[in-house]
Amino acid sequence: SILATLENGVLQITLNRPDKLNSFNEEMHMALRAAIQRAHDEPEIRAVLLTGSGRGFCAGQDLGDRDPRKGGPAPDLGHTLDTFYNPTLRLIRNLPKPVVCAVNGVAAGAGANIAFACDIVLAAESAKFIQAFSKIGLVPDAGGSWSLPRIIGEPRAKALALTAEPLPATTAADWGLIWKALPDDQLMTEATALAQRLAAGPTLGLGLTKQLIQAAASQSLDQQLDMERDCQQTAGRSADYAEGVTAFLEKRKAEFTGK
Ligand code: LHQ
Repeated sequence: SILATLENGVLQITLNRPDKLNSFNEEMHMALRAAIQRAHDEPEIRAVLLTGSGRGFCAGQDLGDRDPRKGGPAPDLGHTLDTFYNPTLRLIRNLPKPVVCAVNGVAAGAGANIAFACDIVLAAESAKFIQAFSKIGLVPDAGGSWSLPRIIGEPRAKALALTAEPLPATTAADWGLIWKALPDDQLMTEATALAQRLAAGPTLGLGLTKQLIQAAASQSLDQQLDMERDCQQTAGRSADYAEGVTAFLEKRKAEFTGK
């Protein structure tokens, strides 16, 4: 249900249930989680690129998995979130390495919100983001109720979530919800180049940068200044800092090792 390939320090994870627009069943959940865990564990992985196969990125939960017409007990969606979505969301946010998301087509429901949890989001111009939850009586999950108001503000977050209107990638870029919308045929070339550039970077410092920027949402300026001091202390002891300064002084390109 996913494809994972490691090249030039980039673990490319491709959601791979194209017939179902890469919607999540339990198998794909566990495979995605294992792949991101692998990115945590393996030092040679220095960036992740997440994308989808076929014409969609991810249509959220596989709704065929929970057909109410089949009867059975009332679904426990809280359990589904605790067991499947939330651990993956936390893993992406806590991974001390950059995660690039290449949204190749429609991203709906939890599929959209997983994209917004990634560090740099590129999307094909033809892609759309849909907070599909309200269409089926649910609330935004997979971190969307947290990320949307923070990124685009309450008015736009509420309108998207209450109406489930599709948001074109170009508007998402104009609103700062994603980094860039790109012509469809350039998406994967650019996303791969970006992920490889990040993978060749000072990984330790990039990981600390990610943590710092994420911490800002819940910290005061004083706390943030203290955290910057601590992170800079750590970054300043890295081999990559020594290499970065040496390369600058020698007027050459730095060769970072990620340490
Ligand atoms: C699908 C799906 C899908 C199964 C397309 N499931 N087959 C968390 C906790 C627990 C439970 C519930 O949910 C959650 C979080 C969530 O993510 S809730 C939101 C779930 N997602 C949705 O409500 C989106 C449902 N999909 C759609 O609205 C449309 O498919 C979109 C707008 C994404 C794309 O529309 P189209 O481009 O017109 O494609 P399509 O609808 O024709 O879909 C293509 C195929 O993919 C089709 O199958 P078929 O056999 O007819 O070719 C769809 O049935 C299948 N598919 N999404 N979520």
